Amino acid sequence: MSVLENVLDQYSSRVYKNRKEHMVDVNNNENNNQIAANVRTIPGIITQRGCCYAGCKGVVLGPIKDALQIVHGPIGCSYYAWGTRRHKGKTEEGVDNYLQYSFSTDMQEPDIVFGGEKKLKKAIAEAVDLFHPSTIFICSTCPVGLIGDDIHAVAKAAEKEYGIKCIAYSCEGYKGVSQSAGHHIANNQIMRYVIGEGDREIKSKFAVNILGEYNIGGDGWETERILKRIGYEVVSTFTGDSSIEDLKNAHKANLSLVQCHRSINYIAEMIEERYGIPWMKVNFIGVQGTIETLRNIAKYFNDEELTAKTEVVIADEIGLIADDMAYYKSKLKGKTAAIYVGGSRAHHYQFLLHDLGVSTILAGYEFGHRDEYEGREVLPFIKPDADSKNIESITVEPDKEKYHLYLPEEEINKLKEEKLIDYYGGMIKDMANGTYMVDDLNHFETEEFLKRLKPDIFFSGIKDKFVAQKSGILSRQLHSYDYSGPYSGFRGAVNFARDVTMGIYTPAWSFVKAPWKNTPVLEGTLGGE
Ligand code: CFM
Ligand code: HCA
Repeated sequence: MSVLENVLDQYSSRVYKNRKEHMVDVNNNENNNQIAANVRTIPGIITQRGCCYAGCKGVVLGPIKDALQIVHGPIGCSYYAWGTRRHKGKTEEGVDNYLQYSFSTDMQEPDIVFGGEKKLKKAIAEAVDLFHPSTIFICSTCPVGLIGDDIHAVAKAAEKEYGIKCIAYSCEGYKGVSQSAGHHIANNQIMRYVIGEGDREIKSKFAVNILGEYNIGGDGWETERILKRIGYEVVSTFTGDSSIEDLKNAHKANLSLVQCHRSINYIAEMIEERYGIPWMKVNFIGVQGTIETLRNIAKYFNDEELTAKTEVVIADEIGLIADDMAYYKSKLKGKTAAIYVGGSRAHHYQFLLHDLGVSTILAGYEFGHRDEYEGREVLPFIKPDADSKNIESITVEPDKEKYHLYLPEEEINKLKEEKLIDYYGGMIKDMANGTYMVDDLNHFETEEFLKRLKPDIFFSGIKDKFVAQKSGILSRQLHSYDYSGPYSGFRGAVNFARDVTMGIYTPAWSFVKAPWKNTPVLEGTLGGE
């Protein structure tokens, strides 16, 4: 029996059938590598997924430092989202920074019975009185949707009363099947009420937005450092270390770079449609990934000086890290890894591991959609010329999303040849035969796969890391980077290599033996005196 069959075989027939569709034996299946994703978890199974509120408030909105974000719901929801994601933000002169705070209406039973709007209004009044914010966000959690508080009306009234910006997000946790729905809700409101309002003067011809970069452990700072060295102006970052003012000016950039496609493709596409600013998929994780990305961006701008500067910076940065990377590679070459995180990272980190000679034998997403696994062609949106006759509307598999392309066919083919068209491939194309892709991996399956595949390291989140550790396998958190980072770009690659090497050469977990394996814990006598 194959490894997949071995794991699946322990399920009842209904669960077997369901979970089988979420597992792919790479390039060795009858399904053409298709995978079921972005669908409901089977009730009762211990998934590692989060909720819609986590995706909206925790992921997309959380890093915006000068928006005072009030969570309308019971205190537990707020507590969970307080500081755990490690999105860093610097305090700047003249910009509020609320990142360390947790604001909540702390709903209680009477609020559920009699309605929570009054309490929300009071919370806003108190926040305005104490902090004088220029922007307030309201995020609702499950019970608010169930009792029907109108947070949007409360937001409108607050805007009028206090002369501030107040945006409400109906991101009740139960909406959708994972965090993914929350990304969408956050993106929509930011697009509707924030982007386009700024009139900041842009100095450079090479002005970019970085989308899907949340500055976990300082990743965004490293990316920005490299881009600035080359001569780019970073207009806005969504949303790591960002301010509302930055986001208001996103429409002033020449190009949007998309790091985490999963959480932000909506904004990239909306900015493109509304303001004609194209977007490009990038990856600043991994040394080779970063180099390729920098060259692709330079290619887009097609400027001689910029291209030359790109090469100078790449050569210099590589020179600075080459010795370290070679040393760590000598320590890590031949090791194996399993990666299970929310979305794009399970793919991106395979590039960095590959730089270090580590192969990925199992990978999966909590909430990636099929395109993150299987890939899709993304065609650049090009504004129609004066007599835009060449308007085509095409449908691209596998997610059947529509892209409008204003180009004749020969132009499309040219772009394809230049590889400008294949911006976005899913992770399957980077996985070797004999490896596994598993969607919405649960506790039970994690244990079973680890037992059978025995990777040297399991990259996970806070919930599943204990499964690995109890199995005697090293785990590093790839959401929060434990207490480390940045891991992006050139310097980040060295930090990552160092952390992984330290872990692998300190095999503490393999010394742990569960007490019940040595001595029986249940003692008793049967019957007797
Ligand atoms: Fe994008 Fe992210 Fe990720 Fe994500 Fe997340 Fe995250 Fe993640 Mo945790 S935005 S999809 S919703 S790269 S919070 S910074 S680490 S699950 S892989
Ligand atoms: C979330 C946030 C999370 C959780 C991390 C984890 C993060 O989805 O709610 O499970 O360890 O990165 O902070 O993904």
